[in-house]
Amino acid sequence: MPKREANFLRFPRIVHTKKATKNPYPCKDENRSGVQSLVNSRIRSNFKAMKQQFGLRRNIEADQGAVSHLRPLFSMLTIASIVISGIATTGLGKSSVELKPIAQGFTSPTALVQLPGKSGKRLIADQVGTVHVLTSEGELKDELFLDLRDRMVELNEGFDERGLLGLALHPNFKANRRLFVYYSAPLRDSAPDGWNHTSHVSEFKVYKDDRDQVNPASERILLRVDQPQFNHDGGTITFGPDGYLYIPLGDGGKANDTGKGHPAKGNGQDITTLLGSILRIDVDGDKPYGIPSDNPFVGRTGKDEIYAYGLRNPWGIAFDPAGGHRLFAADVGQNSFEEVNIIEKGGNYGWHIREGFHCFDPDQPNKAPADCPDVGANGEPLIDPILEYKNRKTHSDDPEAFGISVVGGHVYRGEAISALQGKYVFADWSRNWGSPQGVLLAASQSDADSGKPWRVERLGLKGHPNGELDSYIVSFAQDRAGEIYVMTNDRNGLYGKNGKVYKLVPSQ
Ligand SMILES: [Ca+2]
Ligand SMILES: [Ca+2]
Repeated sequence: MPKREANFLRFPRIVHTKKATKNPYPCKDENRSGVQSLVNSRIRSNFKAMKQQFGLRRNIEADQGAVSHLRPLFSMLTIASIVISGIATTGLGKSSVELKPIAQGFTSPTALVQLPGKSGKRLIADQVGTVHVLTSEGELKDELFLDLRDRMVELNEGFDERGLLGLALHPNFKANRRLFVYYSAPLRDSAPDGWNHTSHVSEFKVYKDDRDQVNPASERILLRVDQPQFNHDGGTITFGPDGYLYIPLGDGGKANDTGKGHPAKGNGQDITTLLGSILRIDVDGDKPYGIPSDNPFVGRTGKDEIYAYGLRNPWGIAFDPAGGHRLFAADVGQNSFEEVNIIEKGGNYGWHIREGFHCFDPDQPNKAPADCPDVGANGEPLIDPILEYKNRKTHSDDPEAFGISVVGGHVYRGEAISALQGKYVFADWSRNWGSPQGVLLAASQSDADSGKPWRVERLGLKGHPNGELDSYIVSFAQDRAGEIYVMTNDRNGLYGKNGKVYKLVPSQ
């Protein structure tokens, strides 16, 4: 992978003029259906935060008050040949698509990466802190690739956004055996009192004589970021075509980007904090890491690591492996709109002045104000997403509301499914907080519509005609062939072993 600046195509910058209130998806009735809450004591300690975050009255699927550091036992699994078959719906042509299970027995799989070479081996990270080797025969090795559980903060067995969230191999992994992880560590001593935990971006090395195992003594912590709350942690680290490591960080958590650990302008808008940004660092530079000299805030006010900002919780960032190698970043919305962005260097993506294409008021998060600034604090334009869709939290019965929390995916560049070629495949975590009902989505933009929002549609499955799975959709991955993987959890918490990894394949 060549070092230095790649030849990125610039996404046309959409600059707000005057009122900045345009909405490509006119609202229908905001008819809320109440969901009776059945709050379980297990996650009571976090319920207030979750309620603030989600603004929900939902069934919470958990059953007692303890939190525990999970120690799931893994057994070697031969993957069942069961296939969920599906037909791509309108706009995706008549090609049919299936989700083929390739691995299971996880709690909440968050990342998958393919090892270099012809072995066909893949690594699968589980949010609870383990990384597993999936052999070319489709079996999970008994021996863990990496076990971070002792280095992580104690996770909730109920809902939790912390954990092992990202895994990326160095572009030259084959020669240097270096890999990088993002995980949630206990709060460090120097952090402000009462904050929640400290995010680590760490380097490890695999053993020279056993590439299927990490040397646990090889950890080098590159970056520590203190987090005021448990949620909005970003974490899906990835190397760009320029050879630099990109690190998405959420706004620090809670809701509205306000409260403890959030300055008045919000972490998203504050370029003197790393939170609410996508960072870009040089893992081959000066220790603990170098700063690419063309990062936007080098030589001026603002953290030098920041590549782009104004983000709430970028969950799922990925470079298009082809085309202009553009960087896609899903940004989880608050209560009303979910969005996907194409990230430009130095761009301000609007949070918490804006949510999707709409103005946002942290004091009235469910009611988009008619007016808001069209620039950030330093006069920089606020960049619109490439798409938004309505969030069922405030648009519960609206057919254009797919779910409640966007999950970033990838631009399909495989050869197996021609109907998906060039489309951005992503998802919503679930239509409901309390029941597993993730929705697969696909977005595209024709040349004629350049500059307009991308069109979003459900990626329908046979037996699941609306693209809805009976699982929460946690994350996506892409292999070197451009094929896409979907990772799920049947629970909304970190318990059980119901997490699965699927590959999108053409229907047989
Ligand atoms: Ca600076
Ligand atoms: Ca935004």
